[in-house]
Amino acid sequence: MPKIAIYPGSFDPVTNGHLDIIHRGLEIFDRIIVTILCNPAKKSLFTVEERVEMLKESLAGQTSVEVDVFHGLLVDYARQREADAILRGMRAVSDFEYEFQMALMNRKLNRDIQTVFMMTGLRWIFTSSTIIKEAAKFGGDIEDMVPPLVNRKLKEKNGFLHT
Ligand code: COD
Repeated sequence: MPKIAIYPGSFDPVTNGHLDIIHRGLEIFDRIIVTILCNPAKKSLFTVEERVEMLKESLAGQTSVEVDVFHGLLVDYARQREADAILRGMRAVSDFEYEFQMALMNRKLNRDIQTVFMMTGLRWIFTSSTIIKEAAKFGGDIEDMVPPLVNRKLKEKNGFLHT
């Protein structure tokens, strides 16, 4: 049976740190479903459609990766997609508490699904969607931290590039 992992997140927007986790995850899993939480109550810079587009373009040619959107509980989605594991990335101790709580809650809700953590690639240890958005807002150079389309879209959103 192929081993399937769900890699869930906000991906607002996708960064090279996320992509590194996906590429390394493919060394363990046969298929990865990258799925974006659609939560209208959560304020995001990019729409779900924009986030799907950026992920799809960044993962073009990766036949073992699917990009999807989910609503509601992650474990329900994982069950519906017959996933074996939830893949998560970990950067620093500061990520630990939230990830620990979420993994335990997900396990309480569905005992059949395991959470697998991968440590960040050293190069991406301080990369986060939040810090990238903050830097890009004031014209900071974040080109080497995000895929080219994301860099372009951030410039557009922040008025540094006119289409
Ligand atoms: N290096 C390595 N990993 C990274 C990096 C980096 N530079 N940057 C981010 N990551 C990892 C994050 O640690 C995370 O594991 C993943 O990439 C995605 O990150 P984000 O920030 O895009 O996504 P989150 O953490 O906001 O996603 C949260 C969910 C949407 C998964 C969560 O809120 C959820 O599952 N919600 C649905 C409701 C539910 O079921 N909740 C849980 C039980 S109550």
